[in-house]
Amino acid sequence: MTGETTIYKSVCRSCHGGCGTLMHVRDGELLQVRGDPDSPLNFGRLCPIGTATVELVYHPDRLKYPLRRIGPRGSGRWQRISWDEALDEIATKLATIRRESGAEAIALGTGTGRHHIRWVSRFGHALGTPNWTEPGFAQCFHPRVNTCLLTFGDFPVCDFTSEVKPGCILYWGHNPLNSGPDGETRFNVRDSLAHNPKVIVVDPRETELTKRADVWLRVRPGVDDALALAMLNVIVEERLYDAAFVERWTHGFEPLVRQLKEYTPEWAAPITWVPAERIRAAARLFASTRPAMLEWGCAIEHTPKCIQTVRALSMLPVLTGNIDVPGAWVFGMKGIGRFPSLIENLTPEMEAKRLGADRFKMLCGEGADLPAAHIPTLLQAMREGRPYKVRAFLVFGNNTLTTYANSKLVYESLMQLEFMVCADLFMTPTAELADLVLPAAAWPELDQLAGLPTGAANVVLAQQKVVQVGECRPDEEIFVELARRMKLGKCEEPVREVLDSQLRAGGVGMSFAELTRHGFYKMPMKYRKYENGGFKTPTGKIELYSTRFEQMGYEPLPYYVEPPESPLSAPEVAREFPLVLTTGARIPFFFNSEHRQLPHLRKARREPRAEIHPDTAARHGIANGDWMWIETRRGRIRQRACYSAALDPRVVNAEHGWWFPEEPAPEFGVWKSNVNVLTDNGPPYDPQMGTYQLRGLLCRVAPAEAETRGATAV
Ligand SMILES: Nc1nc2c(c(=O)[nH]1)N[C@H]1C(S)=C(S)[C@@H](COP(=O)(O)OP(=O)(O)OC[C@H]3O[C@@H](n4cnc5c(=O)[nH]c(N)nc54)[C@H](O)[C@@H]3O)O[C@H]1N2
Ligand SMILES: Nc1nc2c(c(=O)[nH]1)N[C@H]1C(S)=C(S)[C@@H](COP(=O)(O)OP(=O)(O)OC[C@H]3O[C@@H](n4cnc5c(=O)[nH]c(N)nc54)[C@H](O)[C@@H]3O)O[C@H]1N2
Ligand code: SF4
Ligand SMILES: [Mo]
Repeated sequence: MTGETTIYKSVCRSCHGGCGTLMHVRDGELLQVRGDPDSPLNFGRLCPIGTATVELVYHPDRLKYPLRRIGPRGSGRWQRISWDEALDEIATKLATIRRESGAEAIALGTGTGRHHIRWVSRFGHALGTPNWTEPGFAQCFHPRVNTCLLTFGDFPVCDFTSEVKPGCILYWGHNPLNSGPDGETRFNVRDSLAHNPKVIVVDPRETELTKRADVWLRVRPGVDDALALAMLNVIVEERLYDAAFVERWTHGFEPLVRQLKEYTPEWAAPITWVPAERIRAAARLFASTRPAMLEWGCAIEHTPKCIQTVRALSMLPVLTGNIDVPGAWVFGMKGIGRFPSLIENLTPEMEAKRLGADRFKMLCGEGADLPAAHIPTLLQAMREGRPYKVRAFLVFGNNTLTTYANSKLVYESLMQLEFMVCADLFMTPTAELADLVLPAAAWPELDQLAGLPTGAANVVLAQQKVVQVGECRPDEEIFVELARRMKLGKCEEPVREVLDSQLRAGGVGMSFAELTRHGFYKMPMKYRKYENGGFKTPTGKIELYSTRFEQMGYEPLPYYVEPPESPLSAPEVAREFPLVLTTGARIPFFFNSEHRQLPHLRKARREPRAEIHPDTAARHGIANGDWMWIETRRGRIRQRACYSAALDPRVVNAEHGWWFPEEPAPEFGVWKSNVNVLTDNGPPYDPQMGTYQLRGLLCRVAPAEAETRGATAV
């Protein structure tokens, strides 16, 4: 006991962001976590979730040692076991399944943007299975990444660190003041607004950003493709594009112009519910203000035509020449080398067995940066043994029952497994279905690198282990330990060796240990990198007409499709379910299904809320704050009605990720308010990516009594 407090630099990883932190530690205990004033991402600030870190780390419900289930699956009866017992049991079981049914019978799962996300696929590849997955892969960020890699040759991000500030910011299906993907923390975004840019927002709901907007396009959920095509049409027809850039650096402008002819603002208005003149105003403002940037979010990817939606949106900064110039869209500096994913360990035959690979090449095959399995096909394989039986599922950081679409079907699928393992910080309704539960380390308890592709296009961050809680272990180390026990001959080197090799392969010039002393490294930024050798595409230009899409058998130009369950495409369903439902808009207190246990955060949002127009609610006898049923063809849940007069009266917005850790195990109330009871994971899927629909579904509402129970599992 020294009684002295030591302050370590680290990086918060409770969301996709990477806020610099100062970790105050005394006698092995984390006393407080403060924002690092030196960090170029947060300049000393932390959001409510980051502020609650000590509460997270020492929460009494943290899993602290491995558990083995002793009753039937889902019975909620557990026994403490040692790590050796747990790891030996997993290694033996996986070896048996691999010998009997092939490695593809073993699937791995994880959650969005986790520190260990790439280690999950690495372990899978070392084991020989192509089937790893993450609920965001087909629906979140990766559609943008894979589309841009194929058509730009790189992934563009917003340049917030330049001296030159954006003149115009277009926020599309994205509310980064609440959310914020990698590196582009809400603080960068807020700071950029202080310079008073023109603001355009595409969002069906009123938010802090729409209140600040010069133009707000209150789009019908699920039809962003129509709106984007109409804005492109205006930019082309009114010759607002950067002719020199388009001429020199793009491929396929003429075919695009022909494709856009029919997509006029007048065509788009009745589809999108946005007046034609407002679409024109937004297009003119975006095209005439330099530099301009597009801040796009996951709302555009939660539909079965997500790739073509991303395609259309990505062309707005291209046609206006806002590419790799200060204050606009830029390409990152790649401070970290490519992660050693070990994908080369898979034979072409095994790659072909990846569930979904026969259809979705941008998720599961040659068009994917890191191929992953298609979730609905994986669940079918668990449930029905088609195209082959998946016998084991190892989940490292995902509450499958809450964040995969169609929760009831997910439950039925997981119940068919022969062997399931969950590594998590807490016991969840999903972990309750496992055979073994492993206690994972939270971010202050492990070493990792984060090279953030967005916003901080040139920042590399290191988080370091500062405390140990119970017997918790970092996911990365669990993989190394399993690989060693299974004698895989791969994925066996210590984690720090891999981190050092990633740094060596990038341009940082420091070891991991050195980097932890600084917390971050900011690389000098270079612009217009394409002038030196062109874009990394087959034509050397940005491909408005995509030769890679064409080669894979997909449409090379963007086009519009009406969502499958909408008032226009399914009028017979709309007679019974007349309202348009969107789900999942982020709130600042929780990260997806997490953090409902933490008193300070839960106090800010005790119960789930669904926004509804007062007239619509009144018509159904629902008062502001009442419990309200929300029902689709799949089931019903209840959330508290929250009046929003700025919402279109035909739209309802429900929160996602809800379960109630304070309610009895094993269900923890997961069937009551979980929005994915309402969603579907069936076809049609995005033809390239296999994406299903989470936004723009048909629903109806009714008053609910406080004591009524929600949907049940089966
Ligand atoms: N605090 C916090 N931060 C988070 C998360 C969290 O749960 N909590 N989740 C993380 C994850 S996984 C992600 S992907 C990001 C997501 O963060 P964002 O990309 O910002 O996505 P959302 O907040 O889900 O939705 C953004 C906006 O889209 C609007 N919207 C809803 N439907 C539609 C539609 O059909 N079209 C359009 N144009 N807009 C629509 C919503 O009203 C919302 O204001 O945030 C990450 N960060
Ligand atoms: N209807 C609807 N559904 C959605 C969305 C929506 O907007 N609407 N959003 C979708 C999107 S964009 C995404 S990305 C997904 C998000 O889905 P996920 O990222 O899978 O999020 P969760 O299901 O909340 O799972 C996270 C789990 O990881 C645990 N955890 C946290 N840190 C660690 C760690 O270091 N190690 C381990 N082993 N576990 C850890 C948490 O306790 C929690 O149980 O949800 C998708 N689902
Ligand atoms: S924005 Fe994300 S990284 Fe920053 S403090 Fe909040 S949870 Fe942590
Ligand atoms: Mo996500």
